Amino acid sequence: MLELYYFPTATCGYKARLALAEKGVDFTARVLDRDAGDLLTPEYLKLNPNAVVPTLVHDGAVIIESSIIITYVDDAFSGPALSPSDPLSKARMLIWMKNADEKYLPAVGSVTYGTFRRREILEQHGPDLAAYYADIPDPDRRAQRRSVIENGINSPHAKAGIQTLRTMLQDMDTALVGRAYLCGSGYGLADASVTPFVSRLSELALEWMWDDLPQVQAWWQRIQARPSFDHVFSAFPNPDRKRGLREAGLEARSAVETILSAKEPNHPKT
Ligand SMILES: N[C@@H](CCC(=O)N[C@@H](CS)C(=O)NCC(=O)O)C(=O)O
Repeated sequence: MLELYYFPTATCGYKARLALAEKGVDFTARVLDRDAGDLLTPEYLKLNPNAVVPTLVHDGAVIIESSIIITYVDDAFSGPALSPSDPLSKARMLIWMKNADEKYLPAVGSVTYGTFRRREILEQHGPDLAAYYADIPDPDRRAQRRSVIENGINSPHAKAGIQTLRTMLQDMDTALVGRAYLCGSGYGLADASVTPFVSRLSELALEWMWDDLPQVQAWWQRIQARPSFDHVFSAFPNPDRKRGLREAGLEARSAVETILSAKEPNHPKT
């Protein structure tokens, strides 16, 4: 039995679901309600002590960390290979996956929280924000969350996040010259790893960030035309959330333009 725990809007959850869809693997969805505290129950913390999604459980074996999950899915199941076989392309794929985990995910988190999510959190936890912060187990993550909720897009973390995502897009544009997908002619784990971040920028009406990057534009069209994209991203239609993300991104547009035109990179101090 294969079970995937996630909450519907989690970018790392999208990554795992994209890989499973591309592989053609069926699974039982264990959909959590983050706002109801489902990630903090003793049962879930036993599966994933970091209180995050996704978590994959295969015949009782627990696998955490989205990049490890998609690698496992590619290795453990038949279906199209999502990793290139030649060593150099594979090394390049691993760099995309490492950057997705270490750079792009925190960046997209800061941008999402600094625009859209802060509105929801302030509304939901307004008088009790201290308890909300206290529930975030990792101290770095907690400090970052506080900064973006308090300062929005002008938090140093959100500013740095915008610049990191712009660099991601530029690097993608370079990598895509002469190839349809990031590591070659076939779709792979590198594409699944960055798709949720590009999709989030699109949800925030920040698609203009790749107006000058033709390879990214063509790749984004190709990605959206794949059945896996529709399968994963249309699974939980929520018009209010869609509208909220778009409005928050439009409101942040001029601040984002200012951030991108800054000569010096923004480095958060905390
Ligand atoms: N390195 C982990 C990061 C997981 C992660 O940060 N997941 C986010 C969603 S993308 C999460 O569960 N956040 C918990 C929250 O928002 O409270 C992975 O790749 O699986």
